[in-house]
Amino acid sequence: MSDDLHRRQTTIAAIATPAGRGGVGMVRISGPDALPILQQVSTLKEQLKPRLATFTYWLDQHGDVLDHGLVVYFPNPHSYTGDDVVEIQGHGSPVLLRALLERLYQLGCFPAEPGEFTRRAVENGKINLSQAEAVAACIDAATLRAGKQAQRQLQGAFGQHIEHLMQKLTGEVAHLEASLDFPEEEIPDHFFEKIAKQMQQDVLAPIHMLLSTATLGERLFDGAIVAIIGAPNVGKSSLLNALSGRDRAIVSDIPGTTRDVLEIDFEVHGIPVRLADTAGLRVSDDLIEQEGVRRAEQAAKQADAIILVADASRPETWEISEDVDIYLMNKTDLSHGEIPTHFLPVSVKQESKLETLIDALAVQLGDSNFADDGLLVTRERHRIILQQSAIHLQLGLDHLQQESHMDLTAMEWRRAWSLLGSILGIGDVEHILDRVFSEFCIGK
Ligand SMILES: Nc1nc2c(ncn2[C@@H]2O[C@H](COP(=O)(O)OP(=O)(O)OP(=O)(O)O)[C@@H](O)[C@H]2O)c(=O)[nH]1
Ligand SMILES: [Mg+2]
Repeated sequence: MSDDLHRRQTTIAAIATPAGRGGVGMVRISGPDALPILQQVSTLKEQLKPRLATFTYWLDQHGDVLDHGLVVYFPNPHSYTGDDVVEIQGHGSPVLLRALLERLYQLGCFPAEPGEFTRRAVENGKINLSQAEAVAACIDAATLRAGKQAQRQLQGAFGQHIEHLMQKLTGEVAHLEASLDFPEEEIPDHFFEKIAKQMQQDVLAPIHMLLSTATLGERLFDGAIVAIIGAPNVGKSSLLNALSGRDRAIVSDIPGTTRDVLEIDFEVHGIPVRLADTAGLRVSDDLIEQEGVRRAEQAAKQADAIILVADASRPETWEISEDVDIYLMNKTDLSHGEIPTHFLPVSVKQESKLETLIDALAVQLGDSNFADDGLLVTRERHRIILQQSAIHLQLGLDHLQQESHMDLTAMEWRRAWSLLGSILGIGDVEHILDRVFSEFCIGK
């Protein structure tokens, strides 16, 4: 028996609620011995009814009561993992939950590894790998928009779309392979052109469409870093305060107020953004200010987007730099003269036009459509697989155009098919599962 198979026949247990104290704490057990082990720790006399909450006490090895609460039994296959599952809900006491867990280990449970419950759900065919990733994404989502996108993937929308592309791909490969067995004169006119056109239209174009959502999708979960830079006294710290809605940074009319990089987290249309206020850029004899400027330049280098702030009343601050993504002209309340067209005019003091900055920032971070998100590519793993599938599909199309290497075309397209399958966890994916689930928390 392989180690993996052996592991899957064991019964695992973990605390499923977060570390620390809480109203309720839950221990989850999954595996063939879940029910007999529960019967050994609890004072239950009667048979548990599937999926119905039942009150009971549970005890340690001395027969002392550890806690009381509800237990629910989910017989296989109608459980989260697809195996027999028992959930024990008591008080959210880390000490008592830990003691219960230790007792379960004594009775034969193994400590669950990170994500092992969800991994079993994949291995038992309850959900596919992209849904399992969505479980982690739901838990980790930092904004409601990210959470809703993760939910959509958890419901299976992304996986179904990939499956649909795989079906289309199989259809075209079958067409092509059928032709390989026929003598050339029996092949209808434009046969290969038609296959190429269908492949382009039904598979390759939708993949490129999906890929165009990856910048936004990945940012929705990984977040983005945005740096505010500019000359001293233009209103950078004022902008950080206005955008965060809090009085975080010191603001003064003395140039050179900010020395350190000051970061705050906020949302731009549901994209988690870490905004960095920096020291005003200028040549200075002051050693501390020099260090501040160095740190400002460093922050700008690491940022996903850079906002340069200028002062409408001081044209010497209207710099241009090739690395800047958004030019902001602040203090438009002080001056009504002409300003260069690439600057967005705002007045931080009067909180005027700040929403145009937010919109511009969202576009800069890949969000061109503020309405419904539809399906997004939200993971680097998915993006890389889609990019590689697109390459193999295109290589196949190139061979097809030469009409001499149809077998190579079929080979490239089958390669694209298996790549797409690895998004769902189809095929030889043990190493992928190891990587994906290592990022999970224990108890999920
Ligand atoms: N009139 C006017 N004054 C503003 C506006 N925004 C900021 N200020 C003022 O400009 C001055 C400088 O603002 P800060 O936010 O400290 O400027 P800063 O760019 O962070 O400056 P350093 O940290 O020194 O680089 C303060 O007196 C602000 O009140 C604005 O839109 N209009
Ligand atoms: Mg400042």
